[in-house]
Amino acid sequence: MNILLTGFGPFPRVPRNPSQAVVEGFPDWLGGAVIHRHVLETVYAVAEREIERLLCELRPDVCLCLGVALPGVLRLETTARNRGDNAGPDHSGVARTDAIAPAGPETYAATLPLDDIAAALRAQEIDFSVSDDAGGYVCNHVFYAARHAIERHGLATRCGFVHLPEVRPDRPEAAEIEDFLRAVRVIVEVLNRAP
Ligand code: PCA
Repeated sequence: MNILLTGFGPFPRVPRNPSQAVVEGFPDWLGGAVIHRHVLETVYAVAEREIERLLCELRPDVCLCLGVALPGVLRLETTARNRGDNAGPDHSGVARTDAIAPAGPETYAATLPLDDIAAALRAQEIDFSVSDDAGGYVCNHVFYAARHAIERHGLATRCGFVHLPEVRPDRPEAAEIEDFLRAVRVIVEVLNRAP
């Protein structure tokens, strides 16, 4: 099993992105899976190109993308939407509101076993929610671009997106990252078992 695990670097509101720390702290192997870890620039055009290149070169069984959202709990994203949302400039100063792929479908669904992932997180008493809106910024953009690339290139890769919450200010950052790493390990273990 080959798993592509991505996170994002900083962007204007978030100088230290916990999804980057999780990707950098994740092992290269877990169970029987090889984990290909990549931190994407939070730049629409760069991240979109990079995710397509990684998918085509690695042809992974699974692509699990991580990003950070608002304070709260971890979010399993069900849906990528074909649009930006005027969510402010990316890390290069570019804002986008246009369709991500003008001829593409309005939405793509995640193709990960979200029910199994939810059950495993619950069993480990890890808080999470299921979300059908990945936002209108670079995370949704990359989620959509990944699903679109998988369809266009006829890849068998299963693909989904998980938003981590912002690091809580009342806890040491290292403890928060440890918790996020544990949650992502639980998710990857489910992906590893999935047929
Ligand atoms: N979060 C942003 C983009 C990069 C990240 O980690 C988002 O939710 O779109």
